[in-house]
Amino acid sequence: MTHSPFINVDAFMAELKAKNPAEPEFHQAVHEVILSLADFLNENPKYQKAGILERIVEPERVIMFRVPWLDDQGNMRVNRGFRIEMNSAIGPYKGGLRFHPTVNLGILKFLAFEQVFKNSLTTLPMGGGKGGSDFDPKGKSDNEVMRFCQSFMTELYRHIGPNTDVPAGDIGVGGREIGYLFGQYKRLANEFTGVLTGKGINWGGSLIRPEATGYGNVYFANEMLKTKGESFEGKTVLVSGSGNVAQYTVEKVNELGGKVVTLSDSSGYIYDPDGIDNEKLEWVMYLKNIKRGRIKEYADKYGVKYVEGARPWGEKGDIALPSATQNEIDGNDAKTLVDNGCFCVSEGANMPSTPDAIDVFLKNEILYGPGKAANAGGVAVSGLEMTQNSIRLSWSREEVDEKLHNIMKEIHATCIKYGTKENGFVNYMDGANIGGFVKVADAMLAQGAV
Ligand code: NDP
Ligand code: 2IT
Repeated sequence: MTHSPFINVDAFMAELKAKNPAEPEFHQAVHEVILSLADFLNENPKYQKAGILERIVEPERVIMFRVPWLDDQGNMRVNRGFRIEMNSAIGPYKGGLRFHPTVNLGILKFLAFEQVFKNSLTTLPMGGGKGGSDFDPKGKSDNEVMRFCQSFMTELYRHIGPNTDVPAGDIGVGGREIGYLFGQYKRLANEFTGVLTGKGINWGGSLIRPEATGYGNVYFANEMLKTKGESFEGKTVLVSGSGNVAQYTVEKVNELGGKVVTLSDSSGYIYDPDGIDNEKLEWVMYLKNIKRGRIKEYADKYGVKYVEGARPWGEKGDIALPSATQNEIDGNDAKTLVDNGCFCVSEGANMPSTPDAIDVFLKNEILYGPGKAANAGGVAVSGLEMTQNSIRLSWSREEVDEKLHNIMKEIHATCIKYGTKENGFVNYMDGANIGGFVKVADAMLAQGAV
């Protein structure tokens, strides 16, 4: 890409789209960041003189590979594997693996791009990466998932390492998959290292890593609420998704005295006006993590409403914590939320709000915590897992939780520092984008033409 010392957002986006066609999620993620950065970059021309923007949207390396595996009937199956090594200016590439049939290059590039800023915000030394496959774990046996993971790692292992690139989980990749991936890495490399995070607790994992994204998002939302003299106590909360992030979001909201009334999956959502208490949550964890069933079964078991093919944003709630996937809140959903009195949206998922939805939140000046800030607790505790692996010690639950809590407070403070507008309104999106950018961009400036 060519570059000029001053940002012309439209020209920049036109060139990016021409060079990266058919990657709408990547375009969306970059556009949001560029809009936040434009004034800042024009006020600080040293970044554009060095072409930082043109470099930061170009992955350092993209790896794409064939993943052949045999299903239980002995049929040969083939999926596509990816690892995007986006930016290593401030540390080894770090970010999750997603296994989902919708996975493609553009989706993983958007996620890797977001990860660069998110990891910078955590205060820990981690670069950004993301990977995955269009493999669909749904309906597969444990043995099929194991064979797939082994085949995936048979190629990936030569590109990763504890000081190079450290993958973790994301949609469709949880403790089971990390176990199979780690076992195969260990066989191939003949070494026991912290090459993946989200490991089991007795083979190098960190306490609180499973909880970290959900807990972290609630800690972040709580910091935003505090700026308005508010808290979770007595609030009605809408949560989407019912996987790792959603589950521990519910647990922490319950602890802070809020009431979660919705959960969802890709088939529909449930509405439980009495709230999903800890006993019901335990059942959801069994349903989703062990039985691997559908959220509709919650409605059958507890006799509550289930809405097929819909998302929960039409229900009334004070706070919304989207925790399923990208673009799950559109402009109309956002308007409905705000009209129904929702005054705080904090993103557990990556890029769950469309640009139209974000416009609605910002125009109404509600508390809006973007994913790269609000869900950074997961990767932050991954960073703490890397530290524990390096020093060959493990910290207690309380120690890790306290560190997580402090990191979320620091991220909130960074957003306030860079996102406070003249009228006092805090635009957390701008704050997170600028705050995340500065550290990476300064490192790139210091390191020369990298
Ligand atoms: P899981 O696989 O554990 O759960 C994903 C949940 O979202 C499931 O309920 C799933 O439903 C639902 N979902 C997935 N795709 C869609 C879709 N297209 N439409 C509607 N619902 C969908 O993943 P996680 O909980 O780990 O991840 C959830 C979100 O949080 C993602 O955006 C992820 O990138 C983000 N995130 C995760 C972190 C982590 O540490 N795990 C860290 C930071 C962000 P179904 O079962 O039907 O597919
Ligand atoms: O989106 C994310 O931050 C994650 N999926 C977690 C990444 C990690 O390395 O723990």
